[in-house]
Amino acid sequence: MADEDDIILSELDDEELVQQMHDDLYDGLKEEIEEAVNILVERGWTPYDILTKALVAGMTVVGNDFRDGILFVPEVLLAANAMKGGMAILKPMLVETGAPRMGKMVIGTVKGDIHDIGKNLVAMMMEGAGFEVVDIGINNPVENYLEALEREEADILGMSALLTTTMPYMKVVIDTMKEKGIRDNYLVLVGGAPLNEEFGKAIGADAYCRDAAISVEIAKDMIARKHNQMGA
Ligand code: B12
Repeated sequence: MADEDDIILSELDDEELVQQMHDDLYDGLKEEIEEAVNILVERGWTPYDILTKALVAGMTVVGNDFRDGILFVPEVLLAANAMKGGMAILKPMLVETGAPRMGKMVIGTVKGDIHDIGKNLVAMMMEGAGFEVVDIGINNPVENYLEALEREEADILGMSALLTTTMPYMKVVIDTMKEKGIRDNYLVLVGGAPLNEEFGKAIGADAYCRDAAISVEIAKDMIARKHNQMGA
């Protein structure tokens, strides 16, 4: 035990440090995660690599053990909290790119669902790529989305769902937009671990995005195409 307490993060090489971060995330050690993120930043790692290789990869291990009944909600909450500590350090670096404004996105997790880590990551990466992002949080009924889209004069709607029981709610939102005749005013992007391409198509979204990096690529591409169409 004493040995474990004695680990000095800054003395580990990159590979050992990332491995240690996976362990620390698993154990919900927020301060250690924050320290390690700062060390990797100092060593010249890009914020994106730190996010994906250290934090998201570590969270995958947590996810697998949660699925297999080895970890339970309290432990996963601690892990999520530690992950958020690391993400908070990276956020200004991801956002501070000085990229030109690309468009505005309203993003939120659907009704009945309180998972927000993936959504927050997408929001950060989109901001970093020059999009303006309005995050309406978790557990959103259709009214929240519609109200925010109108108020913010947004170009893109992003919906997140992590549960098989909440993902069908995305269709409720899209169908309501159709009923109101506003569906085509927005690009609708959907994401979350249980979704796939087919599901995205079936509910009438413009795209399903597997991860935050792909979300940025797809959004950029679609906004550019929309502008070109309008110009033609
Ligand atoms: C952390 C976590 C929790 C935390 C959430 C903390 C928080 N603040 O978010 C807590 C402990 C609260 C929790 C609770 C529950 N959870 Co949970 N949770 C997870 C876990 C381990 C990780 C999710 C995560 O953050 N992943 C990391 C992020 C970065 O990945 P991501 O969310 O997939 O996001 C990426 C992409 O999907 C995409 N993306 C995501 N959203 C969006 C949105 C847009 C617009 C775009 C473009 C892209 C995009 O980009 C993201 C970044 O790359 C997953 C396991 C897993 N494998 O997903 C289970 C998991 C999702 N949970 C699960 C369950 C069952 C629950 C509970 C019902 C447990 C319970 N019995 O109470 C509750 C539900 C509470 C509720 N009503 O929502 C199941 C769902 C199973 C299912 N088939 O529906 C999973 C899959 C675990 C499992 N294998 O059993 N959970």
